Amino acid sequence: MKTFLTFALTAALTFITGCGKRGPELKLLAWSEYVPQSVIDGFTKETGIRVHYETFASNEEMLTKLLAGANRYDVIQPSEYAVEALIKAGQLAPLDAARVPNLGNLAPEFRAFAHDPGNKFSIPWMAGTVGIVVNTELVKEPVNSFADVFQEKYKGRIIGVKDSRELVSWALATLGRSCNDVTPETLAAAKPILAKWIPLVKVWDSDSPKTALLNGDVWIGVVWSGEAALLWQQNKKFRYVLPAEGAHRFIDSLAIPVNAANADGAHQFINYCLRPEVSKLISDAFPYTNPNAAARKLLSPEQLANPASYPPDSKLEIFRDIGKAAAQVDKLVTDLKNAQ
Ligand code: SPD
Repeated sequence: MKTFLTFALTAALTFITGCGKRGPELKLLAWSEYVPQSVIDGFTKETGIRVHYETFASNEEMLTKLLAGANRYDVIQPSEYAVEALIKAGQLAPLDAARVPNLGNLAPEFRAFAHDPGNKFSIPWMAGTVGIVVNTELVKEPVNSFADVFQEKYKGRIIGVKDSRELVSWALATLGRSCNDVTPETLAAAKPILAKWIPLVKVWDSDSPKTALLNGDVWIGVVWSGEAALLWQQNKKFRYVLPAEGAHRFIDSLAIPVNAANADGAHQFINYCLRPEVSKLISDAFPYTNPNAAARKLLSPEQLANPASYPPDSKLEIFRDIGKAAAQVDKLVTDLKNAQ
């Protein structure tokens, strides 16, 4: 009985403090291909906290994993609209700004978003856009819009990120509607557009859309800007363009769930990632738009000239939480894909 009680107490303490036999641990739930191993290793070396990095490929997958409750995560990496939904649902712990002094490294324009004014619950990790990438050796015609991409002549040569909210937003842009104007009426209007586009697409991939473009499997697509930036780094034949119908910007962020076991380690990790030299490592591996002004100063002229990482200034919308309509978005896309 005594042995059992000792075991139970040790297990409970381990759970509460986030420390196992092998030392303290941090459970990170983040997008795939987004957190460099060098950042994780550097953090562990300095703090002794081991990082367990579990990945997801969409905000919806992240929310399912988080809310299923099978695992307790210490740091998560939601995009802006998921941050907003999680704040509303009381699922995020307020950040202790005193423990994140490097917050001051963020550029002022990344500290004033409507989804989390004042960064009370979230800190921008990387920002980006979703745009068109074209292999200009294989596609000779000008491509500047969704209408140019989704043409019968490119059937079987197109790639898109596997993300229902994204896909619907492109159809809404084609209709001249805001990416946040998601109602039964706008979804009904988007449906025939998507029904025409979906069968043209060969690959749906949110993890590494660059791969199919690099190996020539597909010639053209709609992808995350960081993926297009990596393609451009490898070969200037890959051109990135923001769709003429309208584009949006995403703000992928770090946040701490309310039930995090190691909130102290989570604050340490967030503050560590905000160091200029650490944030530079993120840009080196995953060249999205770096919101850290101090880190940007360390980037090379070539990094800053990458048209996918730092596209010309344009008015870009940002996704907002659409509440229950999210389920309708998912159903619309799933049904259309299943109907093929
Ligand atoms: N491999 C990292 C991909 C990150 C993409 N985040 C985009 C969010 C769009 N809603």
